[in-house]
Parts: sequence; C-alpha cells; structure tokens
Amino acid sequence: MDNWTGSATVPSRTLYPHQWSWDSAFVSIGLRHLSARRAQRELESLLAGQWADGRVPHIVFNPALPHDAYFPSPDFWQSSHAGHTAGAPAAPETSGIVQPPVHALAAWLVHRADPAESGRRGFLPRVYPRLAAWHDYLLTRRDLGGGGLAAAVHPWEPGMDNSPCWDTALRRVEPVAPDTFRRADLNHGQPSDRPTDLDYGRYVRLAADYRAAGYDDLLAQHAFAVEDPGFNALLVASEHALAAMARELGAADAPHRARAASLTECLVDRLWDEEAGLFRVLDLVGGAPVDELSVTGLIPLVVPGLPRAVADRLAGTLAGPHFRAPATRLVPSYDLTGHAFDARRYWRGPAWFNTAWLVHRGLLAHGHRAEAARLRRGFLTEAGRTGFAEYVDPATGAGRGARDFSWTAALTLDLLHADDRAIADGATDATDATDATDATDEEILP
Ligand code: 9WN
Repeated sequence: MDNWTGSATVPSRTLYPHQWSWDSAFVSIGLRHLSARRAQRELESLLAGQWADGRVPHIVFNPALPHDAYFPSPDFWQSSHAGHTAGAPAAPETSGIVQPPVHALAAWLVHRADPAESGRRGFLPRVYPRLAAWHDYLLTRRDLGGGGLAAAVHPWEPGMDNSPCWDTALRRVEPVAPDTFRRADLNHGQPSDRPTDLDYGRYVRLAADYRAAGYDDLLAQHAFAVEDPGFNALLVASEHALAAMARELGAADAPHRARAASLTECLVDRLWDEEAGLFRVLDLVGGAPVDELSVTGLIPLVVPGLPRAVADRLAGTLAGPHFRAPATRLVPSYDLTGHAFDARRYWRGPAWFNTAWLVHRGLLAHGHRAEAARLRRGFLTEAGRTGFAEYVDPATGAGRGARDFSWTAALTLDLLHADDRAIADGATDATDATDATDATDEEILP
C-alpha cells in the first residue's frame, strides 16, 4: 500500500500523514493476511511511542515531516517535554491523548494469522506486557467516574471527534481564539465535511489545558470527561484478547477473564438504556447520560458474553429507523432521524468502515448471521465503489473525506479473506441460548 512508510501505515498521505493509534490496529488486522510480519511491525512501531504510565498516544509523529503537515503538530503537544513526568518517551514525539484500545484484539488476531512467524519474532512476549500496561493505565488513572470504566477526556479520544454526543459537554468549554492556531485539515478536506472552527477552538483548549497539567490525570481538571460505550466495549474485547495471550504464554489468564467480566457488568450497569435499545454516553462532568443515539452505542455488540437480551435488542436497533440506511447498508455514525443529523459532516451522520467492521463482527459473534452478511456486502460494495473512502453519505453512498484511506482498504482485505470462512463455519445461533449469548473468546477472537 502507498500509505506504508517503511515501519508503519499513515491513515492518509494528505489529511493524516503520521501514525494514528486505532487506525494502526485496524490496519494490522487487514495486513495480517498479506504479511504477518508487517502487521506485527505496524503494532510494534505504535507501541514504540507508549508512555511509561502505560498510555498509548493517539498519534506517533514522523519526525521527517514539517510541522505544518498536520495540526496539532508535535510542537503543540510537546510530549517529550510537557509529558516528561507522566512518562512520555524522549523520542518519538507523540500526542498526549489516547484512542480506543482495540490493540490487544488486533495483536491477538495478528498472532493467530501466523503463529510460527509470531513465535520466531517473539511477538507475543514483547507486546503482551505493554498491552497489559496500557489497559492498567485506562482502568486506574482513567477511571474518573469511579465506576470501573475508562473515561475519555477529549472528543478525539473515542475516535469520533465531532459526534453530537459531545455537543452539550463541549458547550462548557471556552474555545481558544481562532487566530491562535492554524488548521491543516482544510488544506485537504471540504469545510462542509469537517468540524467547524468553533469546535477546533474547543479541541485546542482541552488539549492545551491537559498539556499545562503535564498530562497528569490526577492533577488535570478535566472540563470534558465522558464514559464512551464504544471505547469501553473495545477495552472488554481486548481484555479477552489479553486472556488468550496469557494462556498462550503459559501465564495466568484468570485476572484478565475476571476483569473482562467485571467490565462487561459495569458497561451494562452504567451505560445500557433499555428503552432506547442501545448504550449511552455518560457525561461525567454534567452527571447525566447523553440524550443522543450514536453508533458508539452499538459497538458493544463486539463484547463476548454480553447478555443475550441486550445483544438482540442492539441488533433490533440496527435494523430500525434510526440506523437502517437502505442505500448503503452501512451503519450511520448518528441517528438518521436525529435533530443534529448531517449526512456530510464528520461523525454527525456519515457511515464509517471501521464501525461497520466492528458491528459486523459483533453480529456474527452473537448469531445474527443474515444481518452480518448484509452489512458485509454493503461494506465491500461501498469500499470498492468509492475508492476506499474515509466515510460515505449513508443515504446516497457518495464517498467523503480522504480516498485510499488505510483502514477502509485493510478491513476490506479482512472481510474478503476471513469472513466467508467464519460464516460458513457458523457463529452461534441466536435462538439457541436463553439469557446470555454463547459467543466465546474463540468466536470473538477467531
Ligand atoms: C484527530 C485518523 C483519525 C481517526 C479518527 C478521525 C480523525 C483526527 C482528525 O482521523 O481524527 O484524531 O484530525 O480529525 O476522527 O477516528 O483515527 O484517521
């Protein structure tokens, strides 16, 4: 792929020219079918930016690029200096915030794709302790709500920058003046597709305040803190992956299994909305669930061991008026009937391919095979037709954002390669069980 730099893959040569955290995890999931070795290197190069406190930063910067290639650039984050006490490495320069923890899941899938190559390179023994430290960071320093889930402290952390889920929380944040920073995204993207200047003023304020606190989660006064269901669901799926890795390495898997079970319970207790039929974001500063329906509330389908009634309700919500997009079959990022729906603008309606991949995986794991097959067809059709667009208008299928987008291409490879087999082998049948889905680690981590 043209987006490979020699040690990692950039999401897009134009819009995102550095290494992004959850992008690299998705990329490695696709790459494992072409070269398990390259997929391992993708994850290892990301982990080279890990901080001593365990956090995996959302961007690892390429020092060869000029600062104006992307904003906020390394001289904004100043990780090696401002993040020194929190444990930022002296090099490479990174951002100070994080993204959803899909890495352990990705690492396990990469290992399973070629266990011999993994064994030769000592891949698991090297990445397992780092991934365990990453989860420890999230479950200790980031449990800001005290309820056993990890909090996101910036709208970029759940990976859905501009979602209407953040609107109320962001209104409390004083934006910095627009003439104090210079955006780079508008050099490559359409203003009507991207967040507004006012949003950016708030993103910059939150990041600058975190930096001023040395990126120390105990010291920082977070003006924005939310418990996001997608983020936490990926943490559960990844904790199951850590259990599998521990078993493979002859270490104790019980602590990971216990943690995955308690995280699942916290997720359901704190964020499940039975009436709406999906998980809600919890605004920790405002102290209330967010009254918006977003794809993040459907991602917990990837959690093995989700109560059957919850998984089935989620499948029902997906097929209902808020998320069923007949033109593309993909999953809109936000409620099609919602007051803030915008078919073009970043995470306020368009359909993304990584979220479709996650939902597809969850549907399969919980036995909703026909829906999974439909979503897979929609994914493959739209990805090919749009030249691997970053995202699409869910109503018309028009491609938006960057083209040749890395995770779109990588996850296409994965769906082409793996899932025919998974479907043929048969995931569990939803009608068989009574109160809990019988999706096991093996099914969620094939
Ligand atoms: C900020 C790289 C990233 C994705 C995010 C997506 C977008 C960045 C931006 O691009 O975010 O991190 O500049 O808008 O929202 O999910 O990881 O592809």
